[in-house]
Amino acid sequence: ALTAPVLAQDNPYGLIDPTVISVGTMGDAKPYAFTTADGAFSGFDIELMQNVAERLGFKKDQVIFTGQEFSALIPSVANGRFDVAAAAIGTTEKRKQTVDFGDGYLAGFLSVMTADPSIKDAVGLKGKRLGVVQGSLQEIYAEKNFTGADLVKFPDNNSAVSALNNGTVDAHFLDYEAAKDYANRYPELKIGVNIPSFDAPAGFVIRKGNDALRVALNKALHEAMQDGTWKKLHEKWFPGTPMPADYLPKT
Ligand code: SNW
Repeated sequence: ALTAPVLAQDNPYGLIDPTVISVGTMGDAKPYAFTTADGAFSGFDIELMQNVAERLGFKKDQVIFTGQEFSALIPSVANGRFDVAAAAIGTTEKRKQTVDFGDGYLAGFLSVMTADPSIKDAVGLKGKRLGVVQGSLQEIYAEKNFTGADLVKFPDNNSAVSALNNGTVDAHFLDYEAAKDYANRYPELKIGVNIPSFDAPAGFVIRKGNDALRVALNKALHEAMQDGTWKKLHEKWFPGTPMPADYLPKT
């Protein structure tokens, strides 16, 4: 059979397959992005992405999530494997050299989680083994500022937290809400250090130059902020965490 050529007007957002949005994400960054027991993706970033995509005309089953190691997400978008990556991915000038970012939708802290009460700051980390996820802002921050610590690099949070629970590392450095979630699951683990990361707000990652998709996602994102959807999702997934005014409805 003949296949009709895909015209630009049939693919206004420059998608890999114009009938779906393919999204790279993570399976173990709860409550931002994670897999449930039945294998479905859930979390703040997931539901925000679904809501924004719906405003672009894509139903839930037309947003296809795929879990990847964190360090593979940005390269996968750059290489045309995904249309978008969404997983609390902080916006930085360095990352913007290889991909574009939508507008920020989340800002918070980078947190050191540990069962060791002596770990309260950089000094307390001296001589300690500190886990970081490869390619994360935590890895960059720790290399620069926690110079006395022994950095141990992991592909994902679950392997780092296993190492923490069996004593192979003394602490793990991850996003605040994920640390809070692990601390709830493992009561001996506490958050010892919080580093503000408000200058690197999380945004949707898109292929460099795909301006049509970036502009459409931004418009839909602002609608979700303005109509209270963003606030509702924040309250659902991050209960008790103060909300930065930038993302709340403007009256
Ligand atoms: O920079 C923060 C942002 O302020 C917010 O708290 C959400 O997380 C961040 O985007 C940092 N996230 C890490 C990063 O971008 C790790 C992401 C992950 O583990 N999924 O490298």
